[in-house]
Amino acid sequence: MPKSGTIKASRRNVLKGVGMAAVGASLPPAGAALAQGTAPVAAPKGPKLLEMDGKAKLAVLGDKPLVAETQAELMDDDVTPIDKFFIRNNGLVPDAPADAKAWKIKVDGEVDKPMEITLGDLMSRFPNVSYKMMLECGGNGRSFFSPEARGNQWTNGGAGCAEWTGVRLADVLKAAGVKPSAVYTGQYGADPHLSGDATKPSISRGVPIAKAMEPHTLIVFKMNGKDLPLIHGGPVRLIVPGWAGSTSTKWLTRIWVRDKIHDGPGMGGFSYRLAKTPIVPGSKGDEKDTVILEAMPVRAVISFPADGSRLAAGTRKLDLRGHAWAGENDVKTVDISTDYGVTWKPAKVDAPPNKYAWQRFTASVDLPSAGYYEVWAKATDSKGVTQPFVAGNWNPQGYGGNPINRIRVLVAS
Ligand SMILES: Nc1nc2c(c(=O)[nH]1)N[C@H]1C(S)=C(S)[C@@H](COP(=O)(O)O)O[C@H]1N2
Ligand SMILES: [Mo]
Repeated sequence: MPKSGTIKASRRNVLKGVGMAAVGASLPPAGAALAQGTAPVAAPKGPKLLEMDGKAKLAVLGDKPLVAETQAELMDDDVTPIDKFFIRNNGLVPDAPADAKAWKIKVDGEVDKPMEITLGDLMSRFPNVSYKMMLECGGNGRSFFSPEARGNQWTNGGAGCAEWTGVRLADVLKAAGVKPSAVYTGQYGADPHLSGDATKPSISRGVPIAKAMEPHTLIVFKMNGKDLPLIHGGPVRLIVPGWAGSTSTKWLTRIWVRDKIHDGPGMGGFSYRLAKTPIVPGSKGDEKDTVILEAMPVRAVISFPADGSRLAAGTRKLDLRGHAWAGENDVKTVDISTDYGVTWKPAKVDAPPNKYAWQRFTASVDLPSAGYYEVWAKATDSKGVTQPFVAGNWNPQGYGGNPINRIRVLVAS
């Protein structure tokens, strides 16, 4: 059933001074609005906007725990500024330590030399490296599922590309001496459970040893050249690029090297799992017939113009741009359609500055008349895997939703 809505006032200012303004009440808000079919169906209300020092007015998806996504038009920078970077907490935010360098990380389990190392020692003992890398929530795109899947209703904004500085997890694990019996990491952070019970982890995920040993998997203490902010896991977190963001443990306190797949909170049930045998959308599913969500799928997001933009009368060409990324793969092509997918035109796609960074795409498309257009963007990765027209492979918690990105524009007459 179509729901109605009005465009958020916040969107209206985005394009001021560039000859465009948001369309107004005639088009409903962005996001899940365009999930199914071609009729713009809106979420009932525009999102609540984040009010937090040092952060932009991101779209709040949840208060407790705090979850906020980056609007598509804020995903336009080559490197996502800290203030525009999405936030996903599962528990409470821990207190900032008085002395960040004294923060301790334990490495134990299937290692020859279990160790406890301070952040200060970690920084000085191992080579420091910086990469521009994506962090993307495993649930990104969830709002595009129909019927609605359980969890935060992300559109495409549970993702950002920051420059992360840290040490390689592989170097630390090698120093501890990984035993042949090692299978998986079990990662813990200092954030108390929502209940306030500090002995109960809010989430504890892990990755196979091979992923942990990749040269881009980092223990990170700087974000865009600044000390890692508390809200993003400061003073120290993991970045496991290309994989579900939940594996990038914030406020890192312990890496427990396991002799089996880790079984902490967030590893069981339907959490971060896809249906192995395709299931009927909306059905209960079978926890036992699932596989762990690992790398994230290919996705393109148009960052300019904003969804719902009004283009000046006489506009017949639209220069658009955006970012595309593809989990562990590069993006090979991005194609643009202005006729609901009947015809496609290739965008220009820039090479990433390093593996795991998002890639800029730009295109100039013709709009032959005044009136309403949808502009669609579809990325294809280096393995030839592209985006579906709708979110498929429905699963109870809504992972892997990556339908073609769609924005609406209105050319004034
Ligand atoms: N300790 C801890 N680490 C965590 C989380 C958390 O709640 N606690 N959330 C995870 C999830 S689900 C995501 S998507 C990313 C979000 O990182 P950000 O808030 O810096 O964007 O952190 C991950 N690491
Ligand atoms: Mo996430």
